[in-house]
Amino acid sequence: MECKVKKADIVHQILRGAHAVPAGDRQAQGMGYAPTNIALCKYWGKRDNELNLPVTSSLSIALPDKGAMTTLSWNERAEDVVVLNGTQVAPDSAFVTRLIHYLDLFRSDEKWYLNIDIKMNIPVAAGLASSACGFASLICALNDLMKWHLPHRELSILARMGSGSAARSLWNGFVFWHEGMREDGMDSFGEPLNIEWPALRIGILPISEQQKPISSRDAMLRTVNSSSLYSSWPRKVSQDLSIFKQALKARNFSLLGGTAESNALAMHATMLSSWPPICYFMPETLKAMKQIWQLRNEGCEVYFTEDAGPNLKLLFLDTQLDKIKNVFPEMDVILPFE
Ligand code: 2P0
Repeated sequence: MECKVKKADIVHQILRGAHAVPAGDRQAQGMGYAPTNIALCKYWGKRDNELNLPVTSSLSIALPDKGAMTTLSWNERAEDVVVLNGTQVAPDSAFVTRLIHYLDLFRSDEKWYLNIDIKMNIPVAAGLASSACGFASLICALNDLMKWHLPHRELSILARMGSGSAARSLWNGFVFWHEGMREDGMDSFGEPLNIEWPALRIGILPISEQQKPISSRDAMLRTVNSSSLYSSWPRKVSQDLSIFKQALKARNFSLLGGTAESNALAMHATMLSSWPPICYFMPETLKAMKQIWQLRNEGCEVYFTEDAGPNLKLLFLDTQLDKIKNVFPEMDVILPFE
């Protein structure tokens, strides 16, 4: 269902409640860091394509030291200049166009231009969600530059309008993104869960650097519109979310890992049953999945999750590290709580 509420209306609504600072009193420079996140229970499908409102809630875990740092400063030459990891990005590229459209939402009443310096330490080959930490760090930097002093909940709503999964990238640790029910999406934001799990590990397993066959945005749309399995997805998510709740409360790793893997496979099943079919697996993805299942058969508890790309993210506890590294020496290990 498409709603009539526009992104610009939401921005107006949120900024009306923000700390109003006269243009002359703003900062000379604004900065914001945001970690990227991996969904354990996936966001797949939108109830509103303009506002990036999801069909279901989702749950993620942040990768604290993999993310984006955005630094903003005023550009007096009336142009936005985007520099990514030290290199200026072509103004007509899809990347810059998307950023500029997003910034335009905040300058309908007043024209200003920015130097946007983004540093990401996410290896492109790992296929981690760069739009999530990119938009979350951009909105944090803008909040700093403008001295809006917006709470994280509002920043999450604003980040979501840049990229859905960015709603979860405002915090470290486990984050729950509420699907919300409102047409304007003011009840669809991320919320950090107060849960520490120091023994938890995430392994990033790079499999292929090949360009995505289809963007997540287009793939979600096609899945919602054509997959014969999509009608079962909201029920699957609701069951999984209640299992995740139990698993987190009891620190039950088998339950957490098994549910994450099953959720990811169910999401990919909705894609495979779309038309034309969407398949992000590569032969090497399947090979690694089978190696993971073999490790589990041998008593080593390791699970995987997979997003809109061929790479796998492994979930395991610190005690299993050596056994898993033996099979996947190229894996990058993240400690989400240390
Ligand atoms: C997720 N993914 O929950 C899911 C699982 C990929 C697979 O969110 O169109 O870049 O910007 O809202 O957030 C990737 O999609 O899509 C994503 P938009 P986004 O992490």
